This record gives sequence, structure tokens and C-alpha cells, in this order.
Amino acid sequence: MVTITSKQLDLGTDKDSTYDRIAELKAFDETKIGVKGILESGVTKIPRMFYSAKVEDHTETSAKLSLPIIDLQDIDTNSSLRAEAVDKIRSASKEWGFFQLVNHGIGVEVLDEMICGVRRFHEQDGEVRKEFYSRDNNKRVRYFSNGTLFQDPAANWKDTISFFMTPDPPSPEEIPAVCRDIVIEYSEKVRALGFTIFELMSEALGLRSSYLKELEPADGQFLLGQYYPPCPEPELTMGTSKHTDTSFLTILLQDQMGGLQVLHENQWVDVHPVHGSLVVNIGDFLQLITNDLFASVYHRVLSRHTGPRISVATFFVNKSPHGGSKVIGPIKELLSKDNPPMYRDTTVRDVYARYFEKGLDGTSSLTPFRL
Ligand SMILES: O=C(O)CCC(=O)C(=O)O
Repeated sequence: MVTITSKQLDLGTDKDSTYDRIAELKAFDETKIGVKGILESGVTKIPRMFYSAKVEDHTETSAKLSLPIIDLQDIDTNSSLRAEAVDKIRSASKEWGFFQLVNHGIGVEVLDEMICGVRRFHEQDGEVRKEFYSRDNNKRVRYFSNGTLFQDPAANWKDTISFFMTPDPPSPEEIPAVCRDIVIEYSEKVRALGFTIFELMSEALGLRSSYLKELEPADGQFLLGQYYPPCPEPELTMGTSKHTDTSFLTILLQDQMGGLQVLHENQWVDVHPVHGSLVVNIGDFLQLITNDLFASVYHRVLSRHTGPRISVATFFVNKSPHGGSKVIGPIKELLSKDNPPMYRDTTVRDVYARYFEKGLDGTSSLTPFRL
């Protein structure tokens, strides 16, 4: 790996600098055609707003480790296979916070078409993409680049189309025609899979099967269709900066390009694409309510010379208007003298407020709520 220091890069901390970062961010945002638009303009050097502090991260990458793979084949008809899957989910959720699911019931043709649909959207003419561009978080369907662009220490080399599918779905006409049918089909299937995973996780925690899926704070489903264009200087920036997910649970579909890494035992571990599989990870809210029995771990996406890379992240989050103020804390049934609460009670809204305030700065949204 190329090692460059922040002094060599001048990350904008230099007092003599005349660099106006905010002006650069605004000008970029006003183009409304994202990172893909920058690339299409023929640049061979990336703009400075993308320079990342990754250059200061000397954490090793392990080629030896790989994510646990969990097979859901026949778990509804064979109780010993179900018990085996539950055990594996318990240990993967604790030790890794991540696992890959195979035989999860969503056909590979649906997964492939979802990737193609996201690609079709991002590869339309800039003038068409522009119509969907917005920074309004309340919009159910929108296109943007870097969700917390003005908070993040460095912009990421990627663009996104997002869909809030539940509890208040967009009308079909709100979804771009190039991906409409597959977004509707995929989001229904992945929602059903999410409920199955919540059941298995409830069992893994020793709770009744329906416990997690009945929780109001996890009733929202939010999809991000990410497009990582090829990058002319990948050693200087990130596809997605190091972060944990401020969700309950995330189900990730990735194409075959690779680039996603998970922090495990202080090493970055590549999440090798397995065609037909889905990557599952624990979000901050699940870490909080399980009192650290399940771990929401850091992950990131490297930028590359080759691309595009496409992924679709489905977040199970809270989006109901009243749920935001609902108090959440460690599940009482999981607490004991030996397992005292690690977090104070808070609200979903307060945890999100922390997330939006800090941006992708490499810290967890949970830090202020830890006892
Ligand atoms: O694109 C990916 O593989 C992961 C994206 C991600 O971590 C996120 O959107 O939170």
C-alpha cells in the first residue's frame, strides 16, 4: 500500500492555505451529477475535497481471514439445521458483526437484476439523473452524492440513489422507470428476509422468535443503490469511509468487483463477493439493545482504478413519525447482575442526531450513550 502522510497531501488543516473547502463542496453539489459527472469531465486528478485521512490509517489488511458464511437452506423444515444456523448467527453477530448468507431464498436473477437496475439509473445521461438530485432527507426517492457531504472530513468517491420503502412507500411513479419494477420486487423480498433474520437473531438471544421484528424502531426499510465509479487516484480517497451503520440491521448486495472491508481483531478483512449471497451486518441500534451481545463493527469500501462497483444496502431503521421519540435501551430480559446495562436509555432520534452531526468521521454514533 502506498503510504502518504497528511502533510504531503495537505488535508486542509494548513493555516496558510487559501483552499476554500466549502466553496468546492458547494460547487460540486450544484452540478447535481455526482462523482460520475466529475469523471465524465475527463479528470485525471481527483479534486481535493475527496482527499482522505485513510492515508493515516496503518491498520494491516489480513489475507487469511474471511467472513463466516451461514446457510439458510431448509431452516423452516429441519429443526437441527435451524439450530445450527441460530448458533452460527449468534457467534458471527458477536465476534464479527458481519456474515454472508447463502440459500436465503432470494433468487440470483432478482439479485442480478437489482444490480443492473441501479447501474441503469446511474449510467443515464446526467440531465436525467439531475432531476432526482436532492439533499432533502424526507424525500422517499432521491439521487445524491455523499449523504453527509458538508459534515464529512472527506468526500467519498461514490454516488447514491435512495428509496424509503416502508412504512410509507413511494408511489411507483416516484421510482425511476429504469429500475422501478426491480426496486419494488427486491425490496419486498429483502424485507421478508430481514424478518427471517430478526427471528433467527431473537432465537440466538434466547428471546421469543417474534421479539425483534415486533420492535417499532426497526419498522422502516431504506435502500441505498451505490455507484462507485472508477477512480483515477484511488490511493488518495475512499469509496466509503470507515463507519458503523446507524441502523438495526443492514443487508448488503454487492456485485463481483470487491472493495468492501470489515475491521476484525484490528485488521481489515476483505469481504470477497460470493455470487448469489447477501452480506448481513449488525447496526448500532442492535448493538445498543443487545447490550453489546451483538457488535456493530467498522467497515469501509476502497476506491479502485477499475469500476464501476455497484452495491445495494438495505437498512432496517426507524422511520415512523412517533418512533423517533420512543425510548430505547438495552433489552431488560438480557440484563443481569453479570450483564449490567452498557448504555443509557435514549431515543432513536437522538442517536440519528449524533450521526448527522458528526458525519462519517470514523467514530460510532453510540459513543455519547455508553455508560
Ligand atoms: O457499498 C458497500 O459495499 C457498503 C456501503 C456501506 O457501508 C454503507 O452504505 O453504509
